[in-house]
Amino acid sequence: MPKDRFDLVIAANRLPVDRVTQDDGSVEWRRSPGGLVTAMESVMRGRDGAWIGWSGDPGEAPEPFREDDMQLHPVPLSADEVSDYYEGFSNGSLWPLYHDVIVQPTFKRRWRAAYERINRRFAEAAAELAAQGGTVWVQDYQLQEMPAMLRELRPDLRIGWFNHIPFPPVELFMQLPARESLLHGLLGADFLGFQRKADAYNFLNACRQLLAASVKGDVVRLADGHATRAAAVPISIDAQAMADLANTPQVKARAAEIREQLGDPEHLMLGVDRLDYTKGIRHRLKAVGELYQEGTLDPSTTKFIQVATPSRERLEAYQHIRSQVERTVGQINGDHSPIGAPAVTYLHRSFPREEMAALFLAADVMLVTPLRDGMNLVAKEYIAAHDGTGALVLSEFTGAASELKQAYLTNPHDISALKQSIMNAIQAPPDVLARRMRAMRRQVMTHDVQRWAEDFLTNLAAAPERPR
Ligand code: ADQ
Repeated sequence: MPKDRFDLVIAANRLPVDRVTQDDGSVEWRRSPGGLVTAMESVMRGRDGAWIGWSGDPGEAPEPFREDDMQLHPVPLSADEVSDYYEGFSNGSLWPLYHDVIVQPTFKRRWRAAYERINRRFAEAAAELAAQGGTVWVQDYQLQEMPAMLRELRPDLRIGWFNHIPFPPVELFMQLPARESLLHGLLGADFLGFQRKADAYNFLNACRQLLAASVKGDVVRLADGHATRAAAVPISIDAQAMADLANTPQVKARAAEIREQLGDPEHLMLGVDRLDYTKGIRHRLKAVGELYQEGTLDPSTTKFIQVATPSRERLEAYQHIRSQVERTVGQINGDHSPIGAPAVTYLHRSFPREEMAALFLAADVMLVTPLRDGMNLVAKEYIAAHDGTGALVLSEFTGAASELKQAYLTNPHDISALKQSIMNAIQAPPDVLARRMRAMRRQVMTHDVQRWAEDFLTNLAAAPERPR
């Protein structure tokens, strides 16, 4: 095999970098924010691997290049393909369907055709780059047909796929027009990783019901004999890096400064989410607004910061959630804020890691209340940033809830229950909070993203058997 082939190839919709044009016109690549990138960064460190993905700009793809010890291989997408494959089928059909139909999914045959075409393009790119007998790790819901396409081109490869988002119950999944091709696409892999056992179960059940495939335990076998194992491998964060960052004098000083800027509140609540309808931001604001309204919380001594990162802004559902959130924040502040000291601080932009760590450290109550979320890394980052202080209010509908049992677990659809959970967290005695936070911290520090990647790759190497 030529030297330009790699033992480990990651395939993800996006490359882990963004193209930035400087004032002088020069172009540079900068590591991009987001759950997946945060998670995969440490996996690639020190390995001679390649990453294939879209650069983020429509049109011709830049030439392959090296960055941070990694070969980056851009896959081109035209403007129409961005709109049909990415915004259309991935984020207009699959995303809402896989998140409990919180928003009605839209199905269009043109979107579906583009999805298949782009999955084939990724499969061809991976087939070119992977070394003989190498490993290809495919990421997420945008690339569900790629594993089978790749196996056809390169039967010598070990192929794994990890789903960062939930896998829906078969009653919902069966709405999908391309449902059988997607299942067959995934069954080209040797190992499929999911965030929760329930997600793996949903997938196995869909194979049983929709393909009449042979499913024994967690293994699906097709007529040609190829077997695929599906199991939970919950993703995590670089926990030590967050703990270390939160422990630096600069971040500690900045955390104190944030509280001071807010008028040294008695309680500071924090929410950090991509501005997405799955994240439950409206429900959270409703609960907080009512607590101010009733006088249960005093808006001059209890403040709330909501960071809502811009996301998928060309899609109508996202424009809608943004205007709802912004209107509600305006209403709460209009009704309750003292002059010059807003009850709710709303930040619609990205921040450097240091500022995120300072926000986590400054907050004594973290509100993570999605209506549905594959995992939610923010919950884990908050835990890693705190050493025995703080409180986490966590939706039962996140993957994180399966691991962080000592959080104030809540049903965000039930506004009364959500308000009660917030108050329980705010009013809990420090020794109770410390006990809960210590237990969760042990879990996060010992189950970090490095361990997740090792677990995934060990499972992939052993599949369809379980690793010893
Ligand atoms: P996301 O839906 O993006 O990820 P999440 O898991 O919370 O959700 O990850 C978001 C990441 O972005 C966190 O690391 C957070 O700190 C960072 N971030 C958020 N807002 C930011 C801001 N304004 N500035 C800078 N950084 C910001 C998807 C799935 C999740 C799953 C992850 C990983 O939807 O369920 O946990 O992938 O698998």
